[in-house]
Amino acid sequence: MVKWGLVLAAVLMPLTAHAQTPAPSDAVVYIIAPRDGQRVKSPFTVQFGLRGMGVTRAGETTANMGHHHLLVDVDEPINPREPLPTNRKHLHFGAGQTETQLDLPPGKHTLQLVLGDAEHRPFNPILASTKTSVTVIDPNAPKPVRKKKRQRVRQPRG
Ligand SMILES: [Cu+2]
Repeated sequence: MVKWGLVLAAVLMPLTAHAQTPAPSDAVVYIIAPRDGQRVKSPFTVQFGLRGMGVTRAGETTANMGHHHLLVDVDEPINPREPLPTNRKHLHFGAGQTETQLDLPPGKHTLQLVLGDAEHRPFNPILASTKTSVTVIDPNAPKPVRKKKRQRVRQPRG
């Protein structure tokens, strides 16, 4: 019985939201590479950019510091009151990394960076990059055939 109470408490814990961690209003998080609209081959490098704040490890509560999260093909809006989920679409860089290698299947993908506090929650205001769209090229797709220039046949004038 006591055990169940503890489990319930653990489940409800994230709902009892504490105040969001403040971020400087001029802080900016952005994706350095790849560029929006770029065509890439997997695996490719994603470089994380941050201005006005510092990068640290998860769990580190120093003011004006946080760690990066890369959202891959996430359409849902970011919930400012909850920690960012951990799954294959929400990647945490809790060791303070500022870049990663991504291996995505061919096709269109979107990438977005979100800075999180010590407990993986978005800052207030939310520090999220604009979404970068990339197209991963299929390595097995046949190469586009170059059209041969038509040879001009000179018509003899006369
Ligand atoms: Cu995190």
